[in-house]
Amino acid sequence: MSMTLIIIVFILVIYAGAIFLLNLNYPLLKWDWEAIDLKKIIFPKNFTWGTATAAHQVEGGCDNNNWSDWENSFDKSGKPRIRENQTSGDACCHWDLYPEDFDRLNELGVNAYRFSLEWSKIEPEENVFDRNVMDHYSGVIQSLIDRNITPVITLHHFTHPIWFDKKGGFENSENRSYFVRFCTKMFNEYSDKVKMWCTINEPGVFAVMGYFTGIFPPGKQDPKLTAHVIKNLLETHVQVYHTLKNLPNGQDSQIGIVKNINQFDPWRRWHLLDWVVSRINDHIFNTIFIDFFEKGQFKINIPGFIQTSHSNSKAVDSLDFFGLNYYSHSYMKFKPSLNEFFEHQFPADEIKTDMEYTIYAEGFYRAIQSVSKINKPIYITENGIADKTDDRRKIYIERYLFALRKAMENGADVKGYFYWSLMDNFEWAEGYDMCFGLYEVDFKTQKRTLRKGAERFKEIVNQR
Ligand code: GCO
Repeated sequence: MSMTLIIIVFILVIYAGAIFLLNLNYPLLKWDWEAIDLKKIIFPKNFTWGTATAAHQVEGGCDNNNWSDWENSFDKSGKPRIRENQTSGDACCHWDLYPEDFDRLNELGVNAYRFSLEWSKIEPEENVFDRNVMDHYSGVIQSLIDRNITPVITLHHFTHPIWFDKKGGFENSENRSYFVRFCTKMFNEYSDKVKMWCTINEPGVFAVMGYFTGIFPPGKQDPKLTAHVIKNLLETHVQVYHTLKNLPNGQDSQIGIVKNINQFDPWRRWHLLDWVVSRINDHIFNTIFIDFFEKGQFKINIPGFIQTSHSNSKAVDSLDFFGLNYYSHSYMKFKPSLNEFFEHQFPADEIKTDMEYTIYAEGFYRAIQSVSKINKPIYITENGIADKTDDRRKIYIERYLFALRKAMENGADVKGYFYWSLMDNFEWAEGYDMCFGLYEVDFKTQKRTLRKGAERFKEIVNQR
């Protein structure tokens, strides 16, 4: 054998070994759905069932936050930021229609509701708090309690006041104190009636979409800044958690963060570069968060690109629950281009949703297992499908709830599930085109209609 041949064989063996180990460590879970009986999905009696919304997406009249400016702006090429130049506008008029919307929660049979407080309405100018708005939210909370629905508050769901944004928002670590002050005030105001609190919704999505892809405000494209914002949001969570826990009612409240898990799987499982891009994405989007709460370590390690490490021992002790949002996974295919190193692919054997992802309930199971490492009770704070034609909602609900139940049977400590969303609403950069609602909304008349596909959800919830 010539020397060249020996080297080639050696490289091939190393390559094959690496691919073998990657496949072994990161298997792609697939179930044979034909062989699974989805008729019997039964949850424990004390399981929490809810639906979720966020202020900017449903209330209407959110015209003083980072999104309202963004919705009226254009990118460098003159393209509107939101699909077809839509704006959130009146949204679902949930600000006024909340009592009838809460009757719908009773109609569904759920016993919890996750919603967010709109900081820009409560504190429209720095340190000026609007009493009428705070009273409005007291009314919202009371109205839920009157219907035997447990209120669950999110303190930051993608939006914040313009004055805070002008100071640099979460780009500046010094700005944390403004958010902590807001959270403290809200907790003092509502914690006698609200016992479950989510600090920050999807810090990863907020940072990646706002500072890496530039699809969300402030529309920057800066990897280092993205990493900095992620770290700052995590540190903010820890500070808010410990501050609130030390306030009256703190000890008997459940406080957690909400994180979206989205797995990144290689498109070609034999292709090293597909593996590289999928592992890097997984690292940035998932692992650094899990490690932060599991080990108190914030560590980004992409050699030659970003390397940062920081520890905070208070992080491991900063969750009463982990709020998991799960929708799907992404297949990554390496792309030999200088601007973008990868592209998304969609396999023929997975059903597409209206969003740029497929139905993949096995991923829900995987996500629950991966966050179980943190060893905290889990709430599924969001899960749902954009399905305008309502021909995939039933299958989505059945498969995902089957996966959830299976994870619980195998030991995962999941306490509750919130469907995203109660009704169709403003889906950020996608505008009103994505219909996630159990209820369809006619945005001209504000009429809500229960979707057929939602019946299965109702059935499973009421099987208690
Ligand atoms: C998010 C948010 C929700 C979305 C939902 C559907 O994930 O972006 O938490 O506001 O509307 O997830 O995409």
